[in-house]
Amino acid sequence: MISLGIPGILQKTCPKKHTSKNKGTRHFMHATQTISLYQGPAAWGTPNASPFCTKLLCFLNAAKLPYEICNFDPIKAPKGKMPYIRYQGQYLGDSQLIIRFLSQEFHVHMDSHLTDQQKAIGHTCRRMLEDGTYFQILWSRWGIDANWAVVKKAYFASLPPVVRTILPEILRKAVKRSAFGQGVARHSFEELETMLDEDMSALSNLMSKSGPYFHGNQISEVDCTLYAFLSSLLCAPLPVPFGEKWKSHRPFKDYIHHMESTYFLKLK
Ligand SMILES: N[C@@H](CCC(=O)N[C@@H](CS)C(=O)NCC(=O)O)C(=O)O
Repeated sequence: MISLGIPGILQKTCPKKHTSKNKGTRHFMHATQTISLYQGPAAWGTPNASPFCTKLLCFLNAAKLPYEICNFDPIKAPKGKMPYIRYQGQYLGDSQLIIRFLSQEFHVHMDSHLTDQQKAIGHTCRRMLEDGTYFQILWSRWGIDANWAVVKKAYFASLPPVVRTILPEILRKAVKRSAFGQGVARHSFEELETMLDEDMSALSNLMSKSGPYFHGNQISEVDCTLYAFLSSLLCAPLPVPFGEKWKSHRPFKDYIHHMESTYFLKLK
């Protein structure tokens, strides 16, 4: 178990139907085609506490697919992680596998305008964020005591008092153990800041200068991951800030603003 988010089985059930009304593309509205998206709660003005859930939400909104939001249940989650979906009676886990599946099912071609090199760069950046930067962000939330106090409140505030006191510490122990196994917990905060700087500056250098998206004037899959991770990293109000200098980095600020105003109109 290793997680930025909170086990959603402990949250209230609040299914909400969503159908994107963004301009221009096809709208699929058959009842049997509604996708049930299982995820944890939103936090700090971002679409979700988990960047993987935000990534999938971004994809669904950008592709204008009909979906409803349901509470994460670790027992039903095919991979024990959030997000997962239920579609025509089948459960499917892992944000990227879900995107692959839905792209095929609904004929979404988000990367079709890209060159092979752009696709390769997008893929590499996505991998870096999801399999590298993710663990740095995770450790900044669960590993640093002062930040944990704020994170705990945001993730677990709605639980009944006794559970709220005991459960977060049990989960934190498990997350810390996993983070040690993964390796991120073996680095000092300064070392992690340096690694994060290298990731952020690579992204900043690779981002298009001639359009609001990573690859220019049209959204592609990497934007779903990039927006999810930048908002997760830069919008969390932690007492020991991680990646502080990137909060005022103009290209990232503009990027987040563009993605939110285009795909997440109801935020904040
Ligand atoms: N590769 C997965 C990663 C998902 C993931 O790590 N989700 C975290 C929340 S940010 C989770 O559910 N962790 C729970 C656990 O590890 O038990 C994806 O893309 O969906």
